[in-house]
Amino acid sequence: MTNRREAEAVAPKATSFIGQDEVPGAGEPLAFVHPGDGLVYAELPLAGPAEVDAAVAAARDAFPAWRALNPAARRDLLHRLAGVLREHSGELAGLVSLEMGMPVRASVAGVTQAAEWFAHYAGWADKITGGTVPVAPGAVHDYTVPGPRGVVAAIIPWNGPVIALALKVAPALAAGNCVVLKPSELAPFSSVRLAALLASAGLPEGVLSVVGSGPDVGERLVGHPGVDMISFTGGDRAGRVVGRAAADRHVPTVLELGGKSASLVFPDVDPARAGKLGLVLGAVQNSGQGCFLPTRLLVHRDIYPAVLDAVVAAAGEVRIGDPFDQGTAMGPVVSEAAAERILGVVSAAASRGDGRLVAGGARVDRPGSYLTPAVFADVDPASPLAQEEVFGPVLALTPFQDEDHAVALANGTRYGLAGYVWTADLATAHRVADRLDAGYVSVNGMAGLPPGAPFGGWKASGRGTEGGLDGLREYLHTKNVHVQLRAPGGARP
Ligand code: TXE
Repeated sequence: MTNRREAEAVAPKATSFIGQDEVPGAGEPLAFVHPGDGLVYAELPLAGPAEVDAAVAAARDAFPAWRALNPAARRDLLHRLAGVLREHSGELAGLVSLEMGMPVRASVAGVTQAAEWFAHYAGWADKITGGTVPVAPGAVHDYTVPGPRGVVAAIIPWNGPVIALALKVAPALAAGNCVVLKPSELAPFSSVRLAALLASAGLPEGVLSVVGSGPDVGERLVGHPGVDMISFTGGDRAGRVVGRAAADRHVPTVLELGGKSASLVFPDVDPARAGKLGLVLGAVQNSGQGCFLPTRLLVHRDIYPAVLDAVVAAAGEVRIGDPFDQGTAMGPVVSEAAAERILGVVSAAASRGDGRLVAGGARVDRPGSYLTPAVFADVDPASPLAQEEVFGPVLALTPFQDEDHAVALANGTRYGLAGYVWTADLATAHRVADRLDAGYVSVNGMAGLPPGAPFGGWKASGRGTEGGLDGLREYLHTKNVHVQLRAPGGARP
């Protein structure tokens, strides 16, 4: 799948998948616009309350049999689902690029990574074991049984819908849960198509349903009495609303929220490479629309001028273009509204003097929602630009004096999601990684969500983990069984 026309041709004609079928919503049709050219590619109603209720009911009906499925059979099925993602990576990637504008090479990488998550958790499906507790050997047999929580409401954003789906659905299914997935109202089609493909590959009816809609339907799903757990990925504001609703029903949650992550560049690295990488990782990839991207570039004062020059030079060379063009490094942002919002952030930061706008931050003269990556220098660490997530192509550079100063700047926001350390010195790398108040630290590179590595943050970045055994455990609860073999005093019970 490499072009818009093909993607549009396979786009589902509904925003929900429930049971075994694509299900049209009932409300007013919504116009879906491809941000790569500003043209409408579909006009369909979003899911409404009826679809949420039907999806939860289907999940509840499916849960007993899915839970009871032989773990080896679940393992084999999840391996088959991984194969479906690999086999249809082009088609699914094309839908991601169509609905949110990610360059297709990155979309393919995201779908391929999603397949790895299904394969990884397939491996866990038949290895979920409990244990015994030596309460009173010979008199008591006490054992633990890990089991699925039941019906999981999985809510994902638009910025990488297939990988965001996999981060939740793969561990949830491996643990024996059923899932009702609500993708963003901006990007429902790749999820609907994937659910249809997984059903065709043998995923039983009701185990995975998709209700593509907005916050109102999200709130209904979160508050639904048939939901036993919520796994949410999105912004801080929505995360708080979801967390409060879950608390009202004592429903466990995983909340993967925003970030304002920093790269710390020490003076023993190549300034030219650090500058180019800093721009690409923080403001070019996915047009800066990623929660754990290093959108703050903190640079040791000795190499700050050289790194700044390299960032500005790289900003002028970015290949901004059609998401379906294989040579594109940076596509549009997700929508016209997002473009306007981001330009507003750039303008406000410049007029407030949060830093010096030294490159970009403007519209690209072509149809669609294209912006040039904005680079701010000498950013005040206490300014809104340094403190608040933009979720767009905006990089903030700030010099630091020494390691303590760098760590204080990096840890000086309300977020705690990711951190990036760039140094040739082993001791500095590990020492600073340890000092960063963030859940997902990379040294001399960027961890790209390998399925075995736990991902998640704390503070305003949320709570809970996705990936590895930690991520599996989020979808399990533990029962303890205490068997009295002899009555107290030794008599038979
Ligand atoms: O978020 P929103 P967006 C974050 C990123 C940024 C945001 C951007 O940091 O802040 O996501 O995505 C649904 N009840 N992450 O604009 O508005 C909404 O319909 C129930 C962090 O989409 O929060 C959508 O499906 N649902 C992440 C989803 O929540 C509600 C990586 C997100 O919407 C709701 C990627 C409500 N009250 C992006 N309000 C990470 N940390 O891994 C909204 N929704």
